[in-house]
Amino acid sequence: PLTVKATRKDRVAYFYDADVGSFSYGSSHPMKPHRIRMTHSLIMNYGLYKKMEIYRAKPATKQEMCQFHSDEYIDFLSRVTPDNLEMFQKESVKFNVGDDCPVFDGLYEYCSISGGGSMEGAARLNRGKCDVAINYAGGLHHAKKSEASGFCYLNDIVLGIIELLRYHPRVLYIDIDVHHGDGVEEAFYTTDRVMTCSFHKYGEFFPGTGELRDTGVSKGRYYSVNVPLRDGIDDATYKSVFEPVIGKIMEWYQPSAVVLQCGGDSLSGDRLGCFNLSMRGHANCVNYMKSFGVPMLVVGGGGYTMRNVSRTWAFETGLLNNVILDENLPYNDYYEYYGPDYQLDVRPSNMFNVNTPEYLDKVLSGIFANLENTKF
Ligand code: ZLM
Ligand code: ZN
Repeated sequence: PLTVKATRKDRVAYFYDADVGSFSYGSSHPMKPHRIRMTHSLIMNYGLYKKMEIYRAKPATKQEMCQFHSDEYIDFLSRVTPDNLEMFQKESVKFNVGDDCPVFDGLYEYCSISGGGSMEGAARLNRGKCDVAINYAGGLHHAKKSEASGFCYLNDIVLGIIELLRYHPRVLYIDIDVHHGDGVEEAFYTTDRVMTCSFHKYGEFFPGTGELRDTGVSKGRYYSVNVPLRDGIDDATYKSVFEPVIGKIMEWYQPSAVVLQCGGDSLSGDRLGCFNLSMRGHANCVNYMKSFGVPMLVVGGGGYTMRNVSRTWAFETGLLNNVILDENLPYNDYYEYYGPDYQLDVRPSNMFNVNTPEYLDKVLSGIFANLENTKF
């Protein structure tokens, strides 16, 4: 049973841009920004606007984007359109736009909205204006300094963490997307000021990185934690890995800010994912992180069965506001997406859990052995 522990008066700042749902990667592309608009409609119709402050962030500027990305890459993103794409053949290869990362109308604007939300969320946390900041348009963890990757062009998370580092000596990044958070890991692989911890499917799965023994280099050695998982992980098993690993990291690293990537493709029934988490199993991670009472930036990420992503992110927004949402969905702009039951829960399936106790024991002892090497 889920219990919500109230930490002081939790002041939540929620960032949403009404334009974001209209961007499209293409009709058959799995990534649908529309799910963010669906989430927003649920959040509003559950009445959560009474609990939190709602903001539309200033779009990230070129200069802000270039705190992480290269000038020539951002320049390319700002110039390329579906109409002039043929003039950018060489650049398209170099910057990896194509099937996974198509050039679509408004691409640059979409990136600036995603980045602006995470940067402004981080800035509000820095100024002590809120305890939790939420940006579901963010969480695009694969983007690299000079390259798009895995549906991600601008790494809003890295930009948000850079902002947090202006005030916070140590920032912990946690990633529960089914895919490895490679772009964020790579950006901070050589520093001990950011610890990254990714829980993901590993083995013949995109992006192919994130094995147990990848722990960071130089000053960053042992400050990257990877939890490689197999198909079909369920709520109880996920919790039995997540809580001990994160509990240990919180105790030893003592971050003054946390960034939580809440990719919804780790849910059961995801179009691309292969885990078996229910909404409540996924949300347990959010609730657990909240219990530490450390300033937290919550971002979105993957999630390809839209009705399940919106349910889960709405429920998690409730938790962050100390509200448990009612099981019956309120009427909302996208009510027909939630039939035939119109219920909130995302339920697990009967899929097989390939993560045996022996396998998970091996993973956990490997991680604890790595953490023993850190002298925080
Ligand atoms: N092909 N269309 C997760 C990012 C996952 C790389 C295999 C592209 C797809 C996928 C795109 C309509 C996050 C790979 C895939 C086809 C090389 C991936 C366009 C279907 C479609 O129907 C599709 C024309 C597309 C892409 C499936 N791509 C499934 N998995 C991964 C990237 C992002 O959730 O972590 C964070 C937001 N890419 O496996 C290929 C190797 C390109
Ligand atoms: Zn993903």
